[in-house]
Amino acid sequence: MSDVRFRVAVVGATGAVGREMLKTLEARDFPASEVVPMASARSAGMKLPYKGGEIQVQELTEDSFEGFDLALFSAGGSTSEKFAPIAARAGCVVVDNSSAWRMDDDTPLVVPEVNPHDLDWHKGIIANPNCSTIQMVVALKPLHDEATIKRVVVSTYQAVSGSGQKAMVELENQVRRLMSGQEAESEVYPHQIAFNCLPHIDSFLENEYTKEEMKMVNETVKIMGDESVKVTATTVRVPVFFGHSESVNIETAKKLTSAQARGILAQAPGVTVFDNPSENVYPMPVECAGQDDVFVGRIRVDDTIENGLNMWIVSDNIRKGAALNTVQIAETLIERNLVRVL
Ligand code: 25A
Ligand code: L14
Repeated sequence: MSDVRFRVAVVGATGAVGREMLKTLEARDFPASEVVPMASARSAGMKLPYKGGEIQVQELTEDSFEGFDLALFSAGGSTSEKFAPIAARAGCVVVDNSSAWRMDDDTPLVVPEVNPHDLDWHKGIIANPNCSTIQMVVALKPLHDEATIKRVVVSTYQAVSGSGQKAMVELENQVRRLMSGQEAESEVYPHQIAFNCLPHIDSFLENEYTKEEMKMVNETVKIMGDESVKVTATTVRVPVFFGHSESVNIETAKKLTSAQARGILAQAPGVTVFDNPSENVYPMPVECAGQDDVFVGRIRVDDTIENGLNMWIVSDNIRKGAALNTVQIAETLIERNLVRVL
């Protein structure tokens, strides 16, 4: 093990994802000489827990990145659009959790279990994919390698933590108010989320899909590096705090039995198979929250098509869907010697 250490900036450190990034860096003993949390002016001076002590939030400015080696961003698309290039020009390698750079041709979009080699052509910015896409491709890539996936039909059941801290507070307040006979108040979402499902994540596009749905379509192809994989998605917000669930139907070129699929997934990095229906064992968000892996269960043959499988995929959207995948990208950059130490 080399003892090189890196200066790391965490941009958006006060948010739901940023806080988890700090915890993840700490838990994985990331080789940092220093970790500096950054956020907007309204949070400057705030103290965040780190390694048994506290670190103080700095205001993000154009001069923030001098002397840093790595910058992990999760502060929204507009912040990333403006500041990621500034950080890269200052010599940092940026790993960005927003949607701003994901489909840019000069920006690798990486899930370390799936396409670590794409890091090799980075030009200073690496994009962390959408949370729903990450957990799906971790499970689908090993099946694709074995049987060639032709088409994917996915419906998601997404937790409110994906929209940040305010959305979690909104769900909690709505449950309290409704249970005490008061009306629900909605600010983050266009409708009540408590005891409800909203088939609407991110904004609607001209093609009648949502942006979230099109992220799953386009990002899956870019990460898998295979334009022949067709994806269609319906993304739904459900009143769950942590953990996205997905019902996934795949059509493959080669036939796979459910037992073969289970065997492949049991060997796959980052995947845990939880599939024993006779004992009521299948993945659920309340169990998968707080864990690192992508959990797969309810694997069964779809005999309405020649080679079809159905499955149920659950993962913690703030961990593997965001903070953990970002930190794993940074670790893989270091392993592949792709970070310059200033
Ligand atoms: O869809 P996108 O664009 O790709 O975005 C993906 C993710 O980015 C965030 C959001 O994460 C989302 O999941 N995001 C999206 N749109 C955004 C928008 N319009 C957006 N964030 C801000 N504005 P999130 O909500 O978990 O994290 C947001 C983080 O980004 C910081 N930030 C915002 N604007 C910034 C900026 N940092 C630098 N420069 C800017 N211009 C933001 O910092 C937050 O860290 P903040 O200073 O605005 O702090 C928010 C306040 O919220 C409270 N709080 C947040 N999380 C917690 C919390 N309190 C307790 N526990 C928590 N877990 C704090 O009071 C904090 O001060
Ligand atoms: O592109 O759940 O990463 O509202 C940001 C918003 C993920 C979903 C992204 C949400 C999305 C998130």
